[in-house]
Amino acid sequence: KGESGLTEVKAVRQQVAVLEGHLRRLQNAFSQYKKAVLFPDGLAVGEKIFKMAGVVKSYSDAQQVCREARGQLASPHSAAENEAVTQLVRAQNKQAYLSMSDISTEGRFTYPTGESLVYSNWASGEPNNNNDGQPENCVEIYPEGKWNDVSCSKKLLVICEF
Ligand code: 289
Ligand code: CA
Repeated sequence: KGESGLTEVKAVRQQVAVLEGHLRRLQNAFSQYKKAVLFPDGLAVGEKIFKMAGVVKSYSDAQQVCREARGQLASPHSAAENEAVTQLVRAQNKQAYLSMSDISTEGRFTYPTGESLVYSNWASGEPNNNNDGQPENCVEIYPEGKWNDVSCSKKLLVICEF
């Protein structure tokens, strides 16, 4: 390689060093933002963030709260995600809505996308659609992490996911 080739290698090395500096600063800023965003009522599981909204609403109002924040109601897809939602519920000692319902087809609970559940944590005997005449088409999560189908008009804590 000639002298001009060596100069070129040096220039590229310098550009890489500059980019490494940018990346380090972005990583630091991102970890600072994550801490601030999650404090005091948020939890991250993998790439998902759950956030307690601090309000108690009927199902359709709860959906609207999360939609307006560009998220959706909590939809735990695994035991780890369910445990994170449970921690937020336990901290408030109030049942919360999950996103899923069997509004479209009685007995078939789905996510808002229409897909069937890939994970569930029903309490023993649930879902039982049992509310003195009123159907139970929505899902609440108890502070122990178990699920119960309830009337969608029940006022429950709102937890959104992003
Ligand atoms: O909170 C609504 C009630 O109808 C609930 O009462 C009992 O806890 C059980 O029968 C639940 O299945 C039911 O959802
Ligand atoms: Ca029930």
